[in-house]
Amino acid sequence: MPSEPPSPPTKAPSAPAPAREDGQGTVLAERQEQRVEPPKLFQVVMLNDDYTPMEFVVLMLQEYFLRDIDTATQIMLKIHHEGRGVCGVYSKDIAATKVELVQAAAKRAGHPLQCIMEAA
Ligand code: TYC
Repeated sequence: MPSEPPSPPTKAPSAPAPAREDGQGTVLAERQEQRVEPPKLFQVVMLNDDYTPMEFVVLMLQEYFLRDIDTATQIMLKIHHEGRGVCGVYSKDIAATKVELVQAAAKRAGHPLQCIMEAA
């Protein structure tokens, strides 16, 4: 079956510039300043519990937060001693995905490890 040709990339629609008449019949387009807010950031926080093995937490920090083994161990120990610790700071979608990935891995392994996200 012949496949459709790929469609050309679409341009994001831009707001039309407001038009103004200059009194001589000429219509002038005014430029409007467009402000783009920087994306809000969210930190992924891991919570301590009494059952998840330390090695598993270190593995999660290496696998999903790209921490080297020394940093992962430091973060894990901070969580163990203080009750919680920041694994990383991300845009909203990335943070939510990381929380889901960690929760799913913990569930598969049968550990009660909890991970949350909160505004940074
Ligand atoms: N407190 C756990 C233990 O002693 C280790 C642990 C560390 C668990 C960090 C969860 O997010 C956590 N096995």
